Amino acid sequence: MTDQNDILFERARAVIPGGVNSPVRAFKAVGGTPRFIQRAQGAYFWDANDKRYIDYIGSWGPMILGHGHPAVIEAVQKAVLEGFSYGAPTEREIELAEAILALVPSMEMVRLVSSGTEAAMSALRLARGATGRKTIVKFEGCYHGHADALLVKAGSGLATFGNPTSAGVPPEVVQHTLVLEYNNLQQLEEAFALHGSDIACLMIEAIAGNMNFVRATPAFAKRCRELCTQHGALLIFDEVMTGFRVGLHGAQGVLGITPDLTVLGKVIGGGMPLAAFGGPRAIMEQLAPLGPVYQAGTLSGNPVATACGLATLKEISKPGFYEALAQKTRTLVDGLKAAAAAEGQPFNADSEGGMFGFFLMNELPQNYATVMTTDNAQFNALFHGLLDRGVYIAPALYEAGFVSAAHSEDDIAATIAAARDIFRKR
Ligand code: HOZ
Repeated sequence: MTDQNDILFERARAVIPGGVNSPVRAFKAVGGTPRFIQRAQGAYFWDANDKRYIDYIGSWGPMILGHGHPAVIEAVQKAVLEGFSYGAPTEREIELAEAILALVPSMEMVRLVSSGTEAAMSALRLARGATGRKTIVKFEGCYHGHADALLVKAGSGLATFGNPTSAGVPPEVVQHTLVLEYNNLQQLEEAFALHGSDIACLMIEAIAGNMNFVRATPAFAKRCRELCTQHGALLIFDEVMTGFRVGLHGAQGVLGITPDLTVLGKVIGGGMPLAAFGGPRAIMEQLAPLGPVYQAGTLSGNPVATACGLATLKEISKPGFYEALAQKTRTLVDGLKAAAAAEGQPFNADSEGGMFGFFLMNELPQNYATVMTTDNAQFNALFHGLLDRGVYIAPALYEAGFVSAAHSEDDIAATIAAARDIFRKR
């Protein structure tokens, strides 16, 4: 065996379940050996064979500036020299909180945590604590991390609650989770009509990034807001993926909707473990130490992570940043569409800011079930074709893609050319 990725995968599988620390990295959906990354710079990373890839996962979203941005490296290096972790408050946490609140007007207060899962789980507890209600509404295909109550698939009918999607989650734990079809207005209306007074919150990825890239229609998102207000439930936007990614003000800025609580992650840490949740003062003050809803963390507001996040937010707040990023992402998406059309392949794609998705079908899906009708074998062939040609997209058809400020016109053109070559040979 001479392939270094194969060698590392074999070693990894001996000591780490599946050889990876997060399942999708194992390439199980697409087959083959995961690439073990040894370094990254700008729009590229290099695997254990020193093969270079144009990186369209960007650590699943955080690397919006590309890898190794000089201003971010400088901030992190300075912070590291001052200490890794104190378990006591710092001025930098205040600075980051102030920076986030200035950019997300729906948030009056924010709590910093370490991962998106933790942020979503805490927002959920806060919503239940603040409303005194148990029921939560989520949508099939929206992923909010791996907290027990959120690992749920739809039950057998609308009025029934969900079933666990993971072993180790007792049915009792998800008995208050209602799972609805994304963009299905009728189901949404019925759910609130039946359960409205019990609903603590409705949690949604308003631009979903965990069933590839699927938008909530403006009418659907608006109705989510109206029904929550009408029934005294909290509307939670999970913006772990979309926050500072689809635009400077997230999906809520794109849709013009004000959620009650917002869950953030990924870009706010610039690649370091950092996430957050926040909302109006009256709700956030329900959290310990002020209120009865408990939440805590040794690494919350970590000084190195906050330095990385602050430096990243400073760069992306510069005038014109999102216009340029969105234009570049559109060029990629339009180029892929044109390449597929030229070779007579069913294909469609969409993007917002620096986030995109493509589908091997002519329509843009509106929900998870439609996304999952994608031809898996065709997707896998495209994935491996791109990988061979030095282009790394997410190794599963239900994931979104990410473009960074470091991707050049040449990178985009090379990606489109690689895809066209694959389409042609089909
Ligand atoms: N949560 C990511 C998929 N939507 C995967 C994260 C990772 O493997 O790094």
